[in-house]
Amino acid sequence: MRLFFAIPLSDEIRNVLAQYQDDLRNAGVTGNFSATENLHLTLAFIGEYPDPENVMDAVSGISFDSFRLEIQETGLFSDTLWAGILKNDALENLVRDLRRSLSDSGIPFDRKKFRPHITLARKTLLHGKVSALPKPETSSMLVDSFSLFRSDRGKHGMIYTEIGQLCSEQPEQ
Ligand code: 2AM
Repeated sequence: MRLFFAIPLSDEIRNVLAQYQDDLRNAGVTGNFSATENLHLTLAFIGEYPDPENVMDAVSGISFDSFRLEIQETGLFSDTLWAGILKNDALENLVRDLRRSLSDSGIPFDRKKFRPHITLARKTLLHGKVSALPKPETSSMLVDSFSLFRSDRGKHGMIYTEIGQLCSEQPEQ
């Protein structure tokens, strides 16, 4: 089973990013654009691992307060088009705790430095039609959970299925 932790995005952010993808497509940019329902922010990529229950057990002790996430800019890394996140200490602390918990439990994951991004398209070609990437519309969301996903190759692209969730601490009523 191919596993990763990610924050699923709000409908508002998905809609803003889907519109952004459409605007670029209409301007003549080509590429494999990520499907709207697949847009997510990866926190840790585990890869092939047989036991998702063990993974959820490993992170069950993490506590975090809900926080806001804001889309800031877009860019190209080689031919991958991404949307970036405004610098966010709460997000970085969460990822540090998440990765430490995985490490402590001996669960393998990709240890590359965390560079928060949402992949909007791969194999992107601007064809000289767009000289500079436009800025996306401002959008933000409250993050009060993150999820474990499994990733499967479907007939028409990747299929991401949420198989576990960890919620933020609820303030006392
Ligand atoms: P990417 O979009 O930048 O490729 C599911 O594959 C998610 O895990 C994607 O968001 C992907 O990021 C991320 N990911 C991080 N490290 C990965 C790796 N080594 N292999 C595949 N996906 C990885």
